Amino acid sequence: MTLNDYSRLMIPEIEKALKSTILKDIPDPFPGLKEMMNYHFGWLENGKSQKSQGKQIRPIILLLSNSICGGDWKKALPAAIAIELIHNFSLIHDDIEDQSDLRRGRETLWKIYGIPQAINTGDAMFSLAQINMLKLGYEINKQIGFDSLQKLNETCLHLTGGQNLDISFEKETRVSLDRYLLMIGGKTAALLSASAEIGAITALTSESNRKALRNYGNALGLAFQAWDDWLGIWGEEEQTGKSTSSDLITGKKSLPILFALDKGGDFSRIYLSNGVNQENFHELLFLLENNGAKEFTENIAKQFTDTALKSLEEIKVSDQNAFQSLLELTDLLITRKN
Ligand code: GRG
Repeated sequence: MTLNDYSRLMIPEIEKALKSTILKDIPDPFPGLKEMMNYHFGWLENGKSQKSQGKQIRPIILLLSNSICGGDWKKALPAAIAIELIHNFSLIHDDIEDQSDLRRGRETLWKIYGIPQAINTGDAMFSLAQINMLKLGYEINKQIGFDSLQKLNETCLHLTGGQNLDISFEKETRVSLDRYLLMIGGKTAALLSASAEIGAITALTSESNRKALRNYGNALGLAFQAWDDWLGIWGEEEQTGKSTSSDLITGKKSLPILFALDKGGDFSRIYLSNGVNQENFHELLFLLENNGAKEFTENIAKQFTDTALKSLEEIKVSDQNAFQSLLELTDLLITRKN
């Protein structure tokens, strides 16, 4: 079994479980809410495309981690979709907070339905995630449900903490690498870490396997966000599904930008005195590429990927195929184009 085989097995099951929780767990008299969720997940006819469902890497990481630790991944599906629901909830709220028009190559939920309705749909996803974690308690055992739910909610606090830093950095002129890592540790790495760790929790594995997967997910998340920052400036709009170079225009302190600001020189001088505008945009992009910011970001992503791979070496593996597939997925994530 390769990663491709696992994806072909798991993705339809993840999608089936997501559709089922939206259909059955949201009460019948609320079709408008279901419609908005269906739009966000790319299941409605308007704007449906291959990438409109997202890559679903978090639930796949959870299910592979579960198999690696000797679990039956189908039993962990409620946890996998709980994580995917929290991820999508955070995307919906993030798009509102950033006023982003595009997500996965389509108009964002708030652009179509308005901000109040989009906030409300995100809130419903949050509750569906809690309900699905609780199902683990009923369907596998109470301790697994309790530990997973605890982990999920602690993770949400990390997400909001990271988001708080990210938003506040927009008004700061200098952000150190340490504070940036703290921010992405909360905003991005916490949920990837929880995905891998909850895979271990649902397999009732050893504490050391649980810790190795938690550390793996954390390092992977740091690499993933560093690469996302790379894509935020040098990715192709057609592939990322988001506006090109938006991170440079919006004033986000993404990794390439904070590196260039720290280095001083022309980029820093122009950026800090004039900000970014239509006239200086191409010059700033040129300066960013020529002062080593691109290479620096690539190296950081590579270093954290290596740390993630090292953590995987600590695991006592029950399923070699699942383990090889997680290694494959880890390598793929920092060469991805979307
Ligand atoms: C969870 C209570 C709670 C609040 C959320 C809004 C917020 C607080 C946090 C923002 C988190 C955020 C949007 C981080 C960015 C993470 C990231 C790199 C997302 C892109 O993930 P992909 O590439 O997306 O896996 P797809 O589209 O493939 O699903």
